[in-house]
Amino acid sequence: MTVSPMPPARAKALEAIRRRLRDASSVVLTTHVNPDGDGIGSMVALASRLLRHGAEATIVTPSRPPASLRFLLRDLPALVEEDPAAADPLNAADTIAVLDTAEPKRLGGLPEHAERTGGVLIDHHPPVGSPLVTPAIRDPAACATGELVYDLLSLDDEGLTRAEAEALYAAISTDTGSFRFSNTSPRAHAIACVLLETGVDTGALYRALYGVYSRGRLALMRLALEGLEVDPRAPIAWIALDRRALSRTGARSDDMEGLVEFPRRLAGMEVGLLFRGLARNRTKVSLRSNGEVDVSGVAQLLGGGGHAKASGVLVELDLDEAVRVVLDALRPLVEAAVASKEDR
Ligand SMILES: [Mn+2]
Repeated sequence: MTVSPMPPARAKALEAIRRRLRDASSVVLTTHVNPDGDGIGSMVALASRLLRHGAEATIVTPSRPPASLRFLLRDLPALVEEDPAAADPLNAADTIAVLDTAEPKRLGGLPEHAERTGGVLIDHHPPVGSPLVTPAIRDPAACATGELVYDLLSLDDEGLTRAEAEALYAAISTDTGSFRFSNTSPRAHAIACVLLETGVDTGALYRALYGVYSRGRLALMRLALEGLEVDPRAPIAWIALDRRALSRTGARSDDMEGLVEFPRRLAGMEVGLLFRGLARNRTKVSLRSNGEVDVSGVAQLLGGGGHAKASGVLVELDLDEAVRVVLDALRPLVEAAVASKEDR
């Protein structure tokens, strides 16, 4: 299997990153708060390659990786920023590698270190402003940061280890929704094919990534489904969970991941929402569109951000108030989208 060549601009940017990393002797790799499979898989593959090349490589994340993804870290040095032991690698680092985000505010205290040491940035979100460090690549044509790390490692002209292949497969699989979302490009499949050829066990990886739920998570899902509501005026469904939801069910905050898919999946809905009461006057909102409505505008209006189909915002409102404000902002957009769909 051969993977189609990467676009020339990407090859050029990754070559600059490769040169910068070749000169590094002590690298701290990081990703955004609430690390996901793409961030973790990308860090693991790159850290493994750096270690093989004789550099020091330590993973330091602004918050703890979810339990379901920790197996990917294997025996790599991996710490959380608040861990006192993280001070040593951070102070010793001559390079910070930032993966899967370009937003300084999602990196905890890491931007401070990156400004001191310089480093590299590899991300697939649409670029906003100037990058935190250069050389940088912010290439939204890539399905995942894992695709960019695959391309970077392929410049070395040496094979991937099975652990590297597994990490990259996990990265691409999680960010493409197991090869189901619309970012699942032919290239995503071609890279996956190459990764499988190195011996990745997809069945075992699938079960580790998606196949095991704790009792707390199932209890949270039940609570969420019991509370699913549909707007009587527009095809919008939502789940609102108050700040006691986790303690009542024994779930962890990363068990919230994916709950927004339930309202989005309800037949006939254009938009699905998840509201999480975090504290009095603090509610986190996830917005998902099935394609007709661009939800990023409403998220931005309220101070958040994201993509047309997936956005988020933290609002300084109580849970009930947040539901009302977001629905009021969304309804006209959804009604307009429904009307234009009927005209087609
Ligand atoms: Mn990603």
